[in-house]
Amino acid sequence: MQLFYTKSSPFANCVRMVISELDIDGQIEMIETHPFDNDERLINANPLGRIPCLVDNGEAIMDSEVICDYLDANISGGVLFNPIYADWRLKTLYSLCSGLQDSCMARQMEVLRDKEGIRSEFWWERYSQAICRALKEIESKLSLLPEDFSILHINLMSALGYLDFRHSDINWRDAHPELLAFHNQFKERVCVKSNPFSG
Ligand SMILES: N[C@@H](CCC(=O)N[C@@H](CS)C(=O)NCC(=O)O)C(=O)O
Repeated sequence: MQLFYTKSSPFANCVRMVISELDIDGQIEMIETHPFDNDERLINANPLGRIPCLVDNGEAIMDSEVICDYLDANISGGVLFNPIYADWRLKTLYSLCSGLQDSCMARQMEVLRDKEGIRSEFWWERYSQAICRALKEIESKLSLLPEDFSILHINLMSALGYLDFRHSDINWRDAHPELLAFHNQFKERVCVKSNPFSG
């Protein structure tokens, strides 16, 4: 199997944490490539030109949720996903964590646009508000998390790590003590430490 990734992608880092948690690092050839470089191998596998993208026996698998689910189902029989598939509220919480990362990514694109002098105040504010509301909602639902370490734990740790990496001005730690306690509880886990943004 090959994984196309970049270190700066929260979605790729989520997949990499799953790879570490399932202890299958040795089975994956890691191909680091920035999507903006339009590596032909990536474009051939994923017409959207996005990472992460997994290729197994010539077959492309994406996006990050499908890759994580695929690996988990094939390697562990679903130990990471089964608890959230059993409960719609947990699935929704998973989507909220993914959406939080989408909003963080979009906010980062505004930072890049700023360098071209075309940052939109409207979108900057909209993404910032969405991030703040999502953090509040996720914190209020932390008690729903399954006791066993799951894909939801990984996705949330990925989102918090990306906030630290790209949006430290949001300062989520000060406003969300329960998220901070969650982060402290899992930050030393081996798979979390494999995320370049964990800390
Ligand atoms: N929903 C997708 C999002 C993937 C995504 O947006 N990846 C970004 C990097 S973090 C990308 O490749 N962007 C390049 C582009 O959209 O052209 C997933 O979960 O994998």
